[in-house]
Amino acid sequence: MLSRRDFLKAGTAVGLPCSPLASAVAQALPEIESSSWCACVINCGQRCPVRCFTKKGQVIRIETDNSLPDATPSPRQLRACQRGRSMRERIYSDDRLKYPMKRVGERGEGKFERISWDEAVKTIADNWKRIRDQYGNDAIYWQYCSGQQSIVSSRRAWQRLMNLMGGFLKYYGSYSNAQLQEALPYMLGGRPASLPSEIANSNLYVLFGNNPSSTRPSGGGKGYQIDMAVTKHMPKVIVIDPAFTDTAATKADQWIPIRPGTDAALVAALAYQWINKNQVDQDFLDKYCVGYDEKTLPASAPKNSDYKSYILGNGPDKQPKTPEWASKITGIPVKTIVDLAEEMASTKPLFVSQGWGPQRQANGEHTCRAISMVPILLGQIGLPGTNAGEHEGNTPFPAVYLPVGKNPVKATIPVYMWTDAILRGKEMSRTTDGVKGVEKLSQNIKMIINSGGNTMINQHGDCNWTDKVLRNEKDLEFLVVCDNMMTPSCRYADILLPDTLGPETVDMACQGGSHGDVACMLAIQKAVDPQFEQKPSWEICRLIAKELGLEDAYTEGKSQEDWVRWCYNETRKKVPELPEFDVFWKDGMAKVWNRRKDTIALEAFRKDPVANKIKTPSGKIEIYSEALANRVKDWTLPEGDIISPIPVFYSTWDMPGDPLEKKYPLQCFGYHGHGRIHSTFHNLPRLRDVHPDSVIMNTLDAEARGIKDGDKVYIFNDRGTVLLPARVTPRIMPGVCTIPQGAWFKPETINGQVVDVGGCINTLTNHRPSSLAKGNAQHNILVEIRKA
Ligand SMILES: Nc1nc2c(c(=O)[nH]1)N[C@H]1C(S)=C(S)[C@@H](COP(=O)(O)OP(=O)(O)OC[C@H]3O[C@@H](n4cnc5c(=O)[nH]c(N)nc54)[C@H](O)[C@@H]3O)O[C@H]1N2
Ligand SMILES: Nc1nc2c(c(=O)[nH]1)N[C@H]1C(S)=C(S)[C@@H](COP(=O)(O)OP(=O)(O)OC[C@H]3O[C@@H](n4cnc5c(=O)[nH]c(N)nc54)[C@H](O)[C@@H]3O)O[C@H]1N2
Ligand SMILES: [Mo]
Repeated sequence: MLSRRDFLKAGTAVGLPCSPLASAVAQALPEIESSSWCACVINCGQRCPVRCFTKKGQVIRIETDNSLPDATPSPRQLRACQRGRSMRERIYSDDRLKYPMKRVGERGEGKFERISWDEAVKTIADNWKRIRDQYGNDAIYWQYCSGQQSIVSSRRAWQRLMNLMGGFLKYYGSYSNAQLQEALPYMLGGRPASLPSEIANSNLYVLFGNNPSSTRPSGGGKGYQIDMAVTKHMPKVIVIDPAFTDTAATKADQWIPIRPGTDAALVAALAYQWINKNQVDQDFLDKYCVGYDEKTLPASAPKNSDYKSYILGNGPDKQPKTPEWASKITGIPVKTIVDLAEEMASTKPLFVSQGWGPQRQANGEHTCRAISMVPILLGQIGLPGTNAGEHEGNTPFPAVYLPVGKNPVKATIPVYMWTDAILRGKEMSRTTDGVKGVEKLSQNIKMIINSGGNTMINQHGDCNWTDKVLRNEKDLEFLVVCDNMMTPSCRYADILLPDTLGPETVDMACQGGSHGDVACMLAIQKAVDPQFEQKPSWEICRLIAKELGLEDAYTEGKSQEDWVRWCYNETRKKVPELPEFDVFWKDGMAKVWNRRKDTIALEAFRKDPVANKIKTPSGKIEIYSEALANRVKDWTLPEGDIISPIPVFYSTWDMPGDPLEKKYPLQCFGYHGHGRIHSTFHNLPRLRDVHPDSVIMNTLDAEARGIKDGDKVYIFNDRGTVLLPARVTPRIMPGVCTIPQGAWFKPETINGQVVDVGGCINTLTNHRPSSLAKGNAQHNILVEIRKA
């Protein structure tokens, strides 16, 4: 189809604009429907092409990737899900931020007044200089924001500007998988993962807390590839998850419900069975691993600190990890554990993967390593049809993003600890709070820039507590929030900035790290003007840079469009199979298939462990990690926290065994459901209609509380109360309940009590971090439920 721009160009070429016909054509132009390419850049981990049809300066319809003949096997179409296709609803949402605003009430009250861009820019520049001069760059923080994942006009623009201003306090880890990211490399030298297509070579595919049918939704992306691999060879599929998820329902031959936070206990019992039945792959453990038994334990390790001793009850806790022991902890019947052990030991190749639900817990660093113990103990690593226990893998793609420059600030904090750094940054150190880069922080956080994220409140732990932290203007002095929508985080802004959305600006996107076998570049073409005074992040930062006297350094003489082209061409230098920019731009996307050649995790290591050492200190798989033991030797841990060099199970706060259990007997966690990506898309009525929020609870738990399906209930603990309808079903194990994470926090006073009527799970979560990564243990909650 001819676009409006092509039409205009063609017209100009034949001299139309001067003729009487030209004015008639010019008048008719807005009536002509035209199409352009855009991309959904919200962080589900994939990125999808969306096609915008516009007429009269409005987006009238959205389609997705239908750019190839329907039956093309490869490169296939990348089909956006229901959320990606809601671009039009997002653009025209009543919640859009329209103008720059300044806070007029108390912080958090949500009272704002429209201001000019000049005033917004000047206020930001003045406060930035003041805070930097008074407290130093270490007092300025860039907030974790996963919502805007494009290449130029995104967080990259903000970080570029922040570095030009002398830098900022950084974070490490992520809300996605902080525990796993920090712990797994001690064992595996990184996060090796086989491509989804490798599942087709397995005979047994076991997923621990992994729900790709919901969390990898793009058609043509990873979820689709897993489907294809499963259907190709039909391995037996077992899903281990507290909830009967879409993955369990549509892919699994068996669903094994498990209590949250207890996977390491299940694995220990499986190990117990394999050791006692001589089913472990002893040759593999001897040759490729450190610390399975005494033979390969590092010299520095205490006696009986090896994994085998731990399992058999010869370790410090003297507890044999029998199926009976594990059954009480996990809630899984003894026979199911015994049968699972037998099935895994006898069915090879075995492909084990984990989602990030199991690790988003207080003991998550141990859980994620424990899950990897399954393929390690059975020698199911580095061979066709196997995986090393991580999420199904992806194709690394060296896309070049807008350069952000260098950040001279050395200090880095765990991503979950920014509220602590506001309150007591100067007390935070390497040994108490996992600070990296420096021994101790020199400042509390005084200023935050938050663009494309809702973690200022909604996505962070313990909303009611966070609300109190943010309200104190003496602690956090200045907060800039930039978004498309009036989110709960926006309510706390001192200056609130309206960003453009989708086809309102020019940009580009690349695969998001969860694309599985395919890699792609996607064009974001400007098709409509912003309706109000929204500006792209690139432009907002340019204006602030200008005010700060940094414009030339910020732009380097290039426009936003120039940078898009530059980033593409730099990427193309690394990926020569990409077409020229103009071809890419016309096609709207460029897909690269089969780029990754090493499709099996640790294949080279398996073939030759001497020539292809993994990146652990010994070059082997470290079941016992001496490096980890050494790193935390001088750490001070809060009571109840454990960091073990081997992946042990331990019960900790806000799970069964905690004295709080008497008051709050139900385990609760927030899952990543179809209705949203986190909090994005929450405000779209159509999606809310199709995926209404509720607390999903077991029939037995509901009966015991006189609750019927559809009843409104209070879900509560010492941190807060949430009001939601109950969904009563046997599709979740007894004693456990779950709420889709991401609903917008909306506290209201009901009968003198503050209740979150928005249904945000983080009203109930703890801001206390996990032990090693100091990560977000947001799946770790005890609650009680009663009828409202
Ligand atoms: N539709 C949709 N897709 C998304 C997102 C979204 O919000 N919506 N978010 C994206 C992002 S940023 C991320 S990081 C990923 C998140 O992906 P994940 O972290 O993998 O998603 P979760 O739903 O939190 O957890 C996966 C499963 O773990 C189960 N689970 C929870 N605790 C335990 C446990 O202790 N043991 C076991 N065995 N299972 C447990 C849950 O029931 C759930 O089915 O998803 C991405 N994809
Ligand atoms: N209890 C609990 N909490 C969780 C999780 C959980 O499982 N349980 N999951 C955690 C995980 S894995 C993650 S990744 C985080 C995600 O937390 P966030 O990174 O905060 O993600 P979102 O909630 O999607 O917020 C993204 C924001 O970006 C905005 N946005 C979208 N496009 C643009 C744009 O073009 N410009 C600008 N300026 N803004 C834009 C959206 O409107 C939205 O407000 O949440 C974490 N929080
Ligand atoms: Mo995430």
